[in-house]
Amino acid sequence: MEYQTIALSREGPVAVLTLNRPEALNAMNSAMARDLTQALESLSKDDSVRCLVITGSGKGFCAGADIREMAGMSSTEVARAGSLLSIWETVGKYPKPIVAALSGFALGGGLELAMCCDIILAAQGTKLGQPEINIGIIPGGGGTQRLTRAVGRYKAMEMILTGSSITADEAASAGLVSRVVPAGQHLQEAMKIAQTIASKAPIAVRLAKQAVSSAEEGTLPDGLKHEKQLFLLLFSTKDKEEGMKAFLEKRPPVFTGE
Ligand code: DAK
Repeated sequence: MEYQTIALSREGPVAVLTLNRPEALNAMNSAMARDLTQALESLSKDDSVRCLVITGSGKGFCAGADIREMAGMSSTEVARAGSLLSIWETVGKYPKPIVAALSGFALGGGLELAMCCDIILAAQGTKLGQPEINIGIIPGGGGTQRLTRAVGRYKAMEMILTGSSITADEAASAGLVSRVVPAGQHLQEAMKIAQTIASKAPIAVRLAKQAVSSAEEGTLPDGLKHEKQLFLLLFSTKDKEEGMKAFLEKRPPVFTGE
């Protein structure tokens, strides 16, 4: 399938989605949200895809939702905006692991998109922020919740109330990115992580993502109960048998996703 606003490529079990509106710093408009939604849907059905990477073309990852498009929209129109309304939730609930590879700018809806992913790598020089307050709105793609969970109330308040951005190094020390990598190496490093994840037992990867995600959703006892259930489930998979047998036989495992 041909997409207008994103590029989709494959490297073995890893799919790379590149936000591709460099003339607008990859700002998320309705067309991009639609393209991303369709691509994510088709990749979710493809068992040969084990991990995804999301990155941006040109000068950066994504400078947020498209202000040019939003400027003319009423609240009713935004509330009925289809993919543009739901893309952050779609990424946030995605069953396969997603690595975000940031460079340049990850602002507003762009940072919110990154925060919906599971691992965030930022190239040295990336600016991260929630500047919505500068244009008279607040984050609408989960920023007030996910940023607060990631960096705590006080750092989140400073970023959201002032609209000022932080550097990749500041983001890493605040726990907002997994790792800072040298400028220009974000995609390469993200691919290494994605290929490593893709080499693991697929059901275990999926359940690990579910278990970690549930740490943010309920109480600790609920999360521990959920983890135990998922853990026990894995003891009925062929990949668990293979993984442990391979270890004892001192050879690499061959996982089949069963
Ligand atoms: N939207 C549209 N165009 C954008 C854009 C954006 N967010 N950001 C940049 N551009 C465009 C610029 O207009 C410019 O286009 P031309 O003038 O060349 O036609 C081009 O990209 C290059 O930008 P600059 O010339 O400004 O480049 P600089 O390097 O000087 O500055 C910048 C880069 C990133 C600091 C600056 O462009 C900037 O401040 N951009 C706006 C950042 C921002 O405010 N982002 C937050 C947008 S609000 C929702 C969920 C989420 C959201 C909304 C709803 N629902 C679920 C309903 C999210 C909202 C937002 O993200």
